[in-house]
Amino acid sequence: MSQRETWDLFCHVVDNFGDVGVGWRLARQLAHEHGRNVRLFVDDLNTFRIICPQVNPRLAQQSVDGVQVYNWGRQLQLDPGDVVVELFGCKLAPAFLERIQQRGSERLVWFNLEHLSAEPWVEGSHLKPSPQPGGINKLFFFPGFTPATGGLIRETDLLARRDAWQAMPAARRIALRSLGLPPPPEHATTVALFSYARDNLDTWLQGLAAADRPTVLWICPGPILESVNHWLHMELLTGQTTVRGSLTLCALPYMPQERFDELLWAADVCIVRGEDSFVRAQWAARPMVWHVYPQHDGAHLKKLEAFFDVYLADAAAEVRDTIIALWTAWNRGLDLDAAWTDFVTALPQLRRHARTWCNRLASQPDLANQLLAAVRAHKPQGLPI
Ligand code: TRH
Repeated sequence: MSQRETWDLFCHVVDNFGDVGVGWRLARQLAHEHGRNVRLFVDDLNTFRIICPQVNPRLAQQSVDGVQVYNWGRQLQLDPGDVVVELFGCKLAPAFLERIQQRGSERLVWFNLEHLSAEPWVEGSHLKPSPQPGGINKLFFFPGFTPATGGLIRETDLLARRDAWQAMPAARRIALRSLGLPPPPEHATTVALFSYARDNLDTWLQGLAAADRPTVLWICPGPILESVNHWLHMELLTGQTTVRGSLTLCALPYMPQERFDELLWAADVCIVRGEDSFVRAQWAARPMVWHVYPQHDGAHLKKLEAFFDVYLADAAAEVRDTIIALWTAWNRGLDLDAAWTDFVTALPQLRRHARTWCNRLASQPDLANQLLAAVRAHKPQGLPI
């Protein structure tokens, strides 16, 4: 009988949902599509539960959707699997590290799955080994947008599911209703808003309220709602909708990850952030705005510029200028009005650009398949592949 390969994914929740969001997607794909025995170790099950309500934070070990979910401390009692993936350089317990060393590189492959960046240096660092005590190598695995990187998480059927969903108006209606959202007014521009805190929204919101064309903002929970509330002079509660002139504002509850994807599929414009929602908006093939995870040293602005270089390399000048103007204004806290008006006017071209970009990305192997290929390339003896 062939033994199933065991993958251990380790996720330390630094802040927000991106760490566990990435871990959860990868864990499910490895289990569902590749039949791996996946163990996902998370240090904050309460945060995990917000995007995956089946998780019970009180359990040290549980099976969720085909994945074994463990609380962080359980690594102390377990031997390493065949493949170990640390997400974003999280630190494993010394006792577990010792067992990795005892097991040795003949019987285990060890990755550090890094943060997503379009910066060119990533290509040179992808799959480079980092020697660890005991003579075992840890491989840097860099996700990215080019063939020389580790790619992006993309389930095999994702784009087909998206297309089928978008082709069915009833699916959109049902999804919106399940989130407590009223049907948008006809011809409205719908905007999924999942960004970091940002001041200076007042004139933008004022402009949307005064515009001829209706806009609907589907506002995800988080600090951006405070900026909206500041303009509204009231507290918009979860599930509540309010209307100001041409602008409808809806405060959404947290939703499971699959529903979040559908929200992006349903919107005309996706305003996303961090890493995972940023990637999912690209798979949604919708015009989008990326709010980069802000860093004190300004490193996030370099990431923004680097992404422009790949995302807009073949774009028409008008598309390029329109996207750069709005994304830069959003990330630098500048006035949005003129850049937003240009963006909405250019939506048909931006939609075509988003679709072309999505198809180009989809022609590259996805991240899970690239991890599997890297394991095969470093295949230690005795690993049941
Ligand atoms: O939550 P984030 O800001 O995560 C960030 C980034 O990953 C950043 O790079 C990292 O350093 C920091 O975390 C620690 O944004 P991101 O990456 O878009 O992740 C959000 C996840 O939450 C994504 O998987 C979608 C999911 N989500 C839901 O499942 N339901 C929801 O209702 C919402 C609002 C989000």
